[in-house]
Amino acid sequence: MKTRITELLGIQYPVLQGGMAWVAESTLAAAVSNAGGAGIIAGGSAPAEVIRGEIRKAKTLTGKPFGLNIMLMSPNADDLAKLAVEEGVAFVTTGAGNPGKYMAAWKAAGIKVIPVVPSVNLARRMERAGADAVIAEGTESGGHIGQTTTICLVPQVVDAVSIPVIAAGGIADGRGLAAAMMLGAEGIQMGTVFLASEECQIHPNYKELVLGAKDTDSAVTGLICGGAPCRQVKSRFTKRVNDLEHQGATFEEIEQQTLGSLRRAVKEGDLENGSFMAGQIAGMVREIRPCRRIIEEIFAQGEALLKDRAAQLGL
Ligand code: TUI
Repeated sequence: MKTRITELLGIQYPVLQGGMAWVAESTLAAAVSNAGGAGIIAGGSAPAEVIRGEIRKAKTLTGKPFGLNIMLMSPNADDLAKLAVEEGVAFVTTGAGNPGKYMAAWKAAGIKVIPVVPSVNLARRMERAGADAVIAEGTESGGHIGQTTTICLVPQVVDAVSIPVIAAGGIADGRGLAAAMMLGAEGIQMGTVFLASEECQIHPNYKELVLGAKDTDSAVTGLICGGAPCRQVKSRFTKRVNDLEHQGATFEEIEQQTLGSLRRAVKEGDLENGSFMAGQIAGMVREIRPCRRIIEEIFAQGEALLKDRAAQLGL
């Protein structure tokens, strides 16, 4: 499958691994890149020197291109923006904000820039600012989310910009890939399915929760008290936070619960106080596979569907 995304990034399959804070480290990123996709190291809120270490480790694990994700709400964003240039990563993806102020420096360094956008408005602004592509991320995604579903967002973004669009949110098999391509996307980004990969280094409790989740086991916190709406696997933690929000808790009271909750999930598997971020598609993720198998199976299924579906429908 060749698209402007395979061309832009010099990769075999037009698939990016989600930039999952605390989760997306060198082993996972290198495995995805070695399998022909685009692996990503997430900066999260880690100190830049820790992330420099991960980037350097990834360089020893793969000769293929990989990227850096910068979470723009994080206080380390300026440091990571500089780090991307110093370490010469192939591309940067950004989330939770507008990366406009970094764009000139990244472009001058030859780094491809691919912001995550939850809306047509931001997609347009990013194209004007010089983005090479955008990731249109639907509300089905795990973690910090916008409001619009993938099936509604992707074609609207495709119509609004000329740069290539990568679809994210709710994609974990060849059907999702084929659907994304039919909406006009030229690539996909997946996070949740890579949580359930052999190379993903998260706590075993996290993987078990993803594998055990059913279609309705997804909860969003942060919808009432401000801050960032955040999708996770339903748990005693999400019930507690949502109950507090409904009871009129302040932003600070909620923050007390959520601060450090992703780290507690990833590192400690803390079922009481951890935030196990995952998308709605967790309900369909049923087995742990190596990244290479995940990617090869998705593209084999997706390509077959794209070729055969019209005939199956008698068209
Ligand atoms: O960023 C994400 N997903 C994330 S970040 C994250 S870490 C976190 N930790 C604690 C609390 C919250 C998050 C976990 N998951 N996805 C990309 C994304 N970007 N989703 C939504 C947005 C977004 C939202 C508003 C991007 C831009 C924006 O507005 C910018 C503007 O200027 O209008």
